[in-house]
Amino acid sequence: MRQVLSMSFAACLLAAAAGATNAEEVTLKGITAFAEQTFYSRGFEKFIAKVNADGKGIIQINYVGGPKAMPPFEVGNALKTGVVDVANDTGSFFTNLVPEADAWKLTERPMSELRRNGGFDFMAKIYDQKLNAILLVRHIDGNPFHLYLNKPITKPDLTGLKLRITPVYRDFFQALGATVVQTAPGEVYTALERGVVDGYGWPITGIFDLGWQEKTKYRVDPGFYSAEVSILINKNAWAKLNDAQKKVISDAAAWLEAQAQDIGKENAADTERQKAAGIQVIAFTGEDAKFYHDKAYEAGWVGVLKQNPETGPKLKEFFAKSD
Ligand code: 173
Repeated sequence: MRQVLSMSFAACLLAAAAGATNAEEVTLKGITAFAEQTFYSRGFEKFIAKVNADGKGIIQINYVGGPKAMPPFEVGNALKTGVVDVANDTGSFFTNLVPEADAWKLTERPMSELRRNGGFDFMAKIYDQKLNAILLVRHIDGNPFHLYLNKPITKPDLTGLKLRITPVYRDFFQALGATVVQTAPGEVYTALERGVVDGYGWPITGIFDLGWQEKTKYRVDPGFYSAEVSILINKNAWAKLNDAQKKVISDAAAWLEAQAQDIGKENAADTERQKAAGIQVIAFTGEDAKFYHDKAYEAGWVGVLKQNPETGPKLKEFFAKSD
């Protein structure tokens, strides 16, 4: 009898200990606006792996996936409302909620400088107010966008071309005369295959992830702007974490931001890979290159200032290169 009693006492203790551990370990729901295991999700996946290793017993992220789990343009709202806790996303996918977020593309200074000059904090405050989110880390930077085409052009004039866009490219491509149609990345392949579009905007990296090299004849150089992808956490979810849990998240974010410096190698590797895949380069030089570059920034800022008459001038001060 005595032995039975002490055994059940031990079982109770064990159960209590297990309960206590469960109560302390928080599991956050994580989602990405880009396809799983593709270039723009990879940083997030490394971040999750680090949090789950360093946070054993206190904090974990449950990775629910990418566009198969949720349409990319809905991720911002899901984060804002707490349907998900952590998101990997780019500002141009939630301009309906944060019009300023599209201005990241116009940064001509590295993140280390934007952290020092107040630009990061200024944008973080806007995310706090309009997205109910904390901006943890921009892990894609120094990664230019390009125009990819299936019809050749000889000068920076896009009249008569129908191009796939997101808000990133809208003002610029329209300023050069193009007709534009917005789609999520997941619809680009079919749009090219069916000839619904003559080309698309996308950064220098990642076209192989979705097989677009099969349907792409030309890339236009030079590239323009700087692609941004960041990891964000819902404010309410953050507020519920204790200091140790917050530290796991913050340390993983800082670790990832430090690695974003290496993107030049990835840019070069995909440039080579595009060449090997037979994608021809239409390279503007001299006056045409200058016109194309200047038009990108001019049209981009006109758009951002028009959308954000109050915050836009301040963003330009922080983000644009001073002459
Ligand atoms: O073209 C896009 O879908 C887009 O806007 C984007 C932004 C950041 C990284 C990759 C693509």
